[in-house]
Amino acid sequence: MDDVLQSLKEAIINGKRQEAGELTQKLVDAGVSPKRILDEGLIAGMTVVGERFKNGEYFVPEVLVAARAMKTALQILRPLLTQTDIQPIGTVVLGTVRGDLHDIGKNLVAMMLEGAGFRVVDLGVDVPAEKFVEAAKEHRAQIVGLSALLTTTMTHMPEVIKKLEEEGMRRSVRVIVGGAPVTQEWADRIGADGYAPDAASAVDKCKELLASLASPN
Ligand code: B1M
Repeated sequence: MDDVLQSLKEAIINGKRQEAGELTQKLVDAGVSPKRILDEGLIAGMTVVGERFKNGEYFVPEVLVAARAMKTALQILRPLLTQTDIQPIGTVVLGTVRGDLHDIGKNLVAMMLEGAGFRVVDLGVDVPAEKFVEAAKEHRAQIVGLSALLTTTMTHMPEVIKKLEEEGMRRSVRVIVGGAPVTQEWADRIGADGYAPDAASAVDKCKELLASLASPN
């Protein structure tokens, strides 16, 4: 199936939506694990797209069609990454911060969290700080998850933490941050409770944060 994974990677790079969907389905039917399809097909392809964008070989339209192809493939993986028949272990309010329209990674985090039994309240993209706080209150979330893909928007993450503090919610709500430019060092600097480099580690970190709320000392 290595050749099919390679073709899927190329379908993402070339923004071939229908082909990406068909190849993903073929891999699923052949029993290839969703994690392998994600890592070696979809994310591998999107990494090349990112490199080409950076080098000036690709422009926004090419990146958009690649993103659309990736979303089509993710729709097929979604049922395999999520389970709906279990009681939620906790609630996560998740979104991409103000000014930022990137949502592929955030959607992946949402799917993996749902798959691990969390209820996810997905606020979408370009979410202002107040909206995170209101949603956390309304849904009694234990965790607020912030995603940012731009160095210019990750700077909005501290606004959310500040607003939670102002509302007296900081002790009852844990904050996890992530996205390509975000690091553990940044998370520490802004006073976030957790950082995860990818969607699978985000699940582990959210479970850890949930446990820390249950036994704060
Ligand atoms: Co944009 N873009 N983009 N883009 N884009 C990047 C991020 C960039 C690195 C490309 C580059 O130059 N190499 C660059 C940012 C540079 C920087 O700030 N340092 C960039 C730029 C500059 C821009 C624009 C400014 C371009 C322009 O208009 N001139 C513009 C900004 C628009 C805006 O947001 N206001 C823009 C626009 C776009 C598109 C709309 C065309 C499209 C987004 C489509 C969409 O998301 N619906 C797009 C895309 C697709 C990319 C790249 C190519 C791919 C991003 C992606 O989806 N990766 C990206 C280059 C790259 O990252 N290689 C790039 C795949 C995804 C699975 O990974 O999102 O990192 P990622 O998510 C991972 C982890 O980061 C982590 O888990 C995920 C899964 O493992 N994670 C979390 C993410 N969120 C998390 C939250 C967590 C925990 C983990 O806890 C809550």
